[in-house]
Amino acid sequence: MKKQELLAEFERAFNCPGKDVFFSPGRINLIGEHLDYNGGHAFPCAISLGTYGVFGPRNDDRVELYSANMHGSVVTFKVDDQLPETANDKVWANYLKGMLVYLRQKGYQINHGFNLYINGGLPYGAGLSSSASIEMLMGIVLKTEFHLQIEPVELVKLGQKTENDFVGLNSGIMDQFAVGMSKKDNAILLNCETLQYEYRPLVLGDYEIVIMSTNKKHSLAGSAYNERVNQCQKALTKLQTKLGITALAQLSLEQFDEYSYLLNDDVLLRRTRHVVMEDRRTMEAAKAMQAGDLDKLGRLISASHVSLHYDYEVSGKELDTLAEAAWQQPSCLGARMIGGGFAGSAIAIVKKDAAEAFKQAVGKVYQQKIGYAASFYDAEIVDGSHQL
Ligand code: GAF
Repeated sequence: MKKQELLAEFERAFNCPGKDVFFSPGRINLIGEHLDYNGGHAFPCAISLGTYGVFGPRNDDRVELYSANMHGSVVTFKVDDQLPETANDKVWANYLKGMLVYLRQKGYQINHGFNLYINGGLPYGAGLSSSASIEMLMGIVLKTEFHLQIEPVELVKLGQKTENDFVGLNSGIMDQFAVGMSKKDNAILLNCETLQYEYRPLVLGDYEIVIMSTNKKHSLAGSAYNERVNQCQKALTKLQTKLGITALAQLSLEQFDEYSYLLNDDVLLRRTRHVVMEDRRTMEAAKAMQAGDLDKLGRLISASHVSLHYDYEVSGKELDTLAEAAWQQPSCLGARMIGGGFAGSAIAIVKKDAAEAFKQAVGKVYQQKIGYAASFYDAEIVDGSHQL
């Protein structure tokens, strides 16, 4: 969206002029799924679909949040209010309010009110992290407008805290990190345990990443996501009776072979196998990308999907249909579901000059099998949250 258009919308919503305009992207993850809360590696990047925000100061102590996506819904509270919103039509504001609450709790001076107009281009529930996008939008808005001396990675951590403690999803740090820290045309190879990271240029030559959205709505909080987190914690506790590991992804393949008897449970065994193998695949994928071996990168991405389907059990018929239809296309090197799963989106690495035919072919299979249409987007890899 254009800056002028957004400023005009702010003025229509609040009856006074807005001051500054911000953009916060969504994210995709090349590989390394469900590894962040297991202390493993992820390989995400930010995309040009995201959330716009317009800020305007107020000279009282009220905060007014206006969402163009929630049919112009407005949520208002005092700047020092610390409680999550509970009314169904207001809970969307918690992703923003949590950031304000936790920044103030840390002693950052945010002591007058403001208006914030929000307009998101990320379909809600598309698995492209609309939640981290708005958390980090609020982060960059408050940091900029109130001149907060806070490191970007600290804002990322507060984004995760908002998600965990204010919203109630026990998610890891990957989404907020990708949204807050990304660099144009790069993916981030992130160690989710130490938070060490490297930017890796996303060089795909004649290929591009196509995002395939199932258009099936999902709510991670209401799904089995927290259950997966608990199962991994259980597996870790069992392994810790003999091994000095502090996160499941620290388990080597050799240790998995030797110590899996401790798990002695079909579900825990499969969850752990996914974590161990996915972490290896992620490191292999980063190497393959660096070496320009896109065929191998594609195979690893497809193998990740299979592991998420059989071992982690977070796929579903919509995501499987997209991935399997993509694998059938000669122009596609690999495809997999991304994010928490159950619905949301998948990605495919596709030959650029065949991308339109690819979308048509996969879209046709999806429509036939699922009964409604999938959506396709070309992924443009952009910078993390910033002022426009
Ligand atoms: C969701 C979560 F928010 C992330 O933290 C991550 O666990 C992802 O699912 C799965 O890799 O997007």
